[in-house]
Amino acid sequence: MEYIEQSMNRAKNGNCKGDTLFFQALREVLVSIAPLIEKHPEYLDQHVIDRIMVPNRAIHFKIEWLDDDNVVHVNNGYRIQFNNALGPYKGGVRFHPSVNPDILKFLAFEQIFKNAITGLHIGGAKGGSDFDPKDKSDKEIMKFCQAFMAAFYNSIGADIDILGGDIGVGAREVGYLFGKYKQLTNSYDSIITSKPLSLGGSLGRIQATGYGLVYFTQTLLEDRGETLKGKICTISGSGNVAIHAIEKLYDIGAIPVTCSDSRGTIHDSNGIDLELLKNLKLERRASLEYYTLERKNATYVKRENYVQGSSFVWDIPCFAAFPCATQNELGENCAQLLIHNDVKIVAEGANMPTTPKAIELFVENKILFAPAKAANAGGVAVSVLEMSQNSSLNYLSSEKVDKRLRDIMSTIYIDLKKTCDEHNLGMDLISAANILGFKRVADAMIMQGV
Ligand code: NDP
Ligand code: 2IT
Repeated sequence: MEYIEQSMNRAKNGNCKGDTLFFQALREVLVSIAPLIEKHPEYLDQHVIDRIMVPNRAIHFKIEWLDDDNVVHVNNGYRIQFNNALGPYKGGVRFHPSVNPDILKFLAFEQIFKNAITGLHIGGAKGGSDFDPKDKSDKEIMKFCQAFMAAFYNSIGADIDILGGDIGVGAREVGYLFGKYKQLTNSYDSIITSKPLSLGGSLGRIQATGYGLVYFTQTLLEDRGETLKGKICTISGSGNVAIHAIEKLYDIGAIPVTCSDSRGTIHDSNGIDLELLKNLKLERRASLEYYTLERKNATYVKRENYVQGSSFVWDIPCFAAFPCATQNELGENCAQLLIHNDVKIVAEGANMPTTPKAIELFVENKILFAPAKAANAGGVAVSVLEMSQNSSLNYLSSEKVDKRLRDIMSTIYIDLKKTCDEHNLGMDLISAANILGFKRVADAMIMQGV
């Protein structure tokens, strides 16, 4: 349809020259919503696409901090407050040396639609810094987090913009960020989620993204007369999302056999040793290469030894593949390997981990595909439960949080299926997620006028 290229050109010639990840995310949404636009020309008449693809506000700030030797460091900090038609801005914060405006714009853009799909009243945002937390002392992490918060605390608020976790930002960083906000404002407002429990965090938030991913995948499979029980699963990543996906896969009787980090990959055909993995990555913050010291039959492959264009995780035959590390980690060659090995379902734990070419191959080969905007939405959904517990002072048991998470994931699946039926999409859950998310946000924008 004509509007797709016109909008892409407007974006390219506008304020996003040179963005590649944001364009990838934008194009997917624009292509997906074609059946909706055909039925509802009012979205074009009201210029909703032009309005939705530009962030409401993009903040770029300087972060100065002192390391343990009192040497000064300067990093870039960002917060993209993309859209707040449905509620206050909500989205995580990423600390990773690769962070730049393009990455955060794509993440914030995806977050708008993901958050809308949950059915909860939150807008979309993302923030972060090019700070590298690796090999920093605890005190350096604290000083950096304090400087990050001090630089932009006056742009957020419990009903304006609420931060959360993402790559490189877990309970430790959230605690320091929260502490600094409290000191600067004298308020205990819920301006960040994924807090440690003793600071008002929610039970079940740490597990929510990984558990929600498995609940969504299992719901989808059961609807088609299948199950993950007894099936070999491959997972990439070994952070918050991957670890809790592995934990829930064990709970339901599946066999997770791989994980990876930025330096290499583990294949343990007897099933990943979860306690060892947690000890290495959560307690010791160490590299996965130490895994094989204790599990002699497992294989470790260093990233530099990967076959070019391939990746060890996706070479392993599996029933279900769960990319849970980072964007564009599963490319065309990986998809070919998975298809060759007869994979039945790919479910995205990370944000946009599958490249457009790889998605095309999965679609062509009729492989079930659970897109991130739906499949990993359990994390942000439980963040909203954390916000509501903070404001009501009524705290939920882990059983109650888990029940709410299961309900939210199954409602998302039901809503996507309805959307598929309405627009004759078959099992194209990517288009369904984009249509459902776009429609909810676009309708709210129109109701609020220009
Ligand atoms: P963590 O920081 O806990 O873990 C990230 C993992 O991915 C680590 O194992 C890390 O390796 C690896 N990794 C990170 N960057 C790269 C890279 N460039 N190449 C290879 N490996 C990499 O983050 P999360 O588990 O929280 O996040 C993982 C993904 O899930 C991200 O896409 C995030 O946006 C998404 N997500 C997270 C949610 C949450 O609630 N935390 C919610 C929804 C989505 P190493 O250990 O070596 O650093
Ligand atoms: O990508 C995501 O949904 C997250 N990183 C979680 C965001 C949040 O605010 O909990």
